[in-house]
Amino acid sequence: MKRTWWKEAVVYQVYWRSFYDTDGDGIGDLQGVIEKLDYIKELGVDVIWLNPCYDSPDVDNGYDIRDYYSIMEKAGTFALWQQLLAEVHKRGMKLIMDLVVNHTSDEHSWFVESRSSKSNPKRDYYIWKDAKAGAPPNNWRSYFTPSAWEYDETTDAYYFHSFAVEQPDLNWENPNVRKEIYQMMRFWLDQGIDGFRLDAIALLAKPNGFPDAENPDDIRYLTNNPGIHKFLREMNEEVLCHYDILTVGEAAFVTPKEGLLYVGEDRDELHTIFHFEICDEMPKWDMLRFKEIQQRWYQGLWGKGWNSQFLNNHDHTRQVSRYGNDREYRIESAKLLATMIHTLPGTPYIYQGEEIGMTAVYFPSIEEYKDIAVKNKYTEEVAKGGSPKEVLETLRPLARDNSRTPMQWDDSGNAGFTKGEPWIQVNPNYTEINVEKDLADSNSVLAFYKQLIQLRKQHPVMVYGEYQDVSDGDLHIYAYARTWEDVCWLIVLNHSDCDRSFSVPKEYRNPDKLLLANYPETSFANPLDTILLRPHEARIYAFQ
Ligand code: ISL
Repeated sequence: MKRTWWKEAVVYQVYWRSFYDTDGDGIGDLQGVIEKLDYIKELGVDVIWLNPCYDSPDVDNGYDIRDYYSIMEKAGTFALWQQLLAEVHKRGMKLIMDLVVNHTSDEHSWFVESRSSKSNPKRDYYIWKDAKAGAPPNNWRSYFTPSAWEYDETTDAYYFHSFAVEQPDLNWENPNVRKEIYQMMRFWLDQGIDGFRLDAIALLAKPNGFPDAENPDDIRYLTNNPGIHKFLREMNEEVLCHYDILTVGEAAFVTPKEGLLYVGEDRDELHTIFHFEICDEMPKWDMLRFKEIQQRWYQGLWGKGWNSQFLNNHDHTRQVSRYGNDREYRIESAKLLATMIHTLPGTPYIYQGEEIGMTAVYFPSIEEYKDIAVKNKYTEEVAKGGSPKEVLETLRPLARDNSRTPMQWDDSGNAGFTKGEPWIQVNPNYTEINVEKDLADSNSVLAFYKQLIQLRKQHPVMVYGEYQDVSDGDLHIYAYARTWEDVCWLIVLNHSDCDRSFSVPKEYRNPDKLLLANYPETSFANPLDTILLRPHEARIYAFQ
């Protein structure tokens, strides 16, 4: 298997608007990221993924770009962004940027021109259709609205948007659009960035002929359509293959077989993807489902393409709340989930705050929620007759705001995130959960993440080792082996609130050492035939 820097890397995702505010406007900024780079470096990570900071009206927190060539004022200036890149590189780290090219803001000059008249040269930069008997051209919904079509009076036509009304989809069938996008990508790569996280990239190709969907609410018809690979191969040929970079595509709803078409080393498209089978199909922990997904993706990609491992990001609620136990076993389960993500095959991603076990948030009313997706869904469901209280209760656990509350630096006001009024409320548990507290504790979640990341640098088995599930019949114990040359690791995880015992397969009963454990003072003596695991206990044993 080809060894590359991005397979060996650990990536840290910085949602800058919630990371650190230096000018007191209550919103994080690029200066704040610069001031916290030593903290990120000391974690031991190799790559920073920066969420979009391009000029934007900010309807969808930067994922509605108005000008690809300038920096959003609330984030800082272009010169400051250049300083951030230089400071990242000075510390021996790399920076990948978010590439949002499925759509733009409705305030982008291209769209302003496109909507101005049917004869405008940029009309076909976007997807316009006439009404069908006075109604939208078909029955598709969008991720954020009941219809994916918005009527525009000026030209008496509808435009298509996969997300918010303010995020019109670009028409990727138009070669002029693709040319403009490739030119913009080269601009950022020539600044010296180290790659892209490609937003909603599987959506670029739309269903031929825009037919009605059988089930408009099953939004998978928007993604992974024929033609997508033609676009990505052209993007690779025109731009990506000319740089030594990491490209990670956001590809919701693809199967391992389809995923391989995006990341196969013989495909000349992308290096790796975020698939979302876990996020979309496991609202809460389901060991069997998780193991089955892992096995399918390992069999689908290993040796042919590369996977990413993550359990949360700015769209998905905090992993320790969703898949762990953020009450009685917050620290243990945060460490257990980290052990799993960092020892499974694929590049591990750390979402800011995960490394100190930050949790989901409980806002009493819809007013405290800021995300357009949640607010639109709440409005939609209440309009359909749902009781506001029940609708909010339903939306709360998976709301994207759960992961967007400010980074908790210390126990001072607003968790040390801002001296101003934070754009979104700080999670009240910041007095107990914060960086400063974890830095002072050698048994903290933060200390554990640093140990895991260091292990990755010292042991290629963590990156390149073959994977084999060696679990026994207990549905709560996940045990697997990673093997590389003459090195073998056994990882044993108890995903439950109870003590459980794991009967060790005979070939793993004599490890040379207990490499890492998430309970301090864990004893070890050979032979291991049965391991007694405490609630949310994780262990890594090494042979050799
Ligand atoms: O996360 C998902 C699958 O589990 C999707 O619902 C997700 O919203 C979709 O894959 C696209 O997300 C990306 O594009 C959106 C933006 O709101 C998200 O923050 C971004 O991650 C539109 O640009």
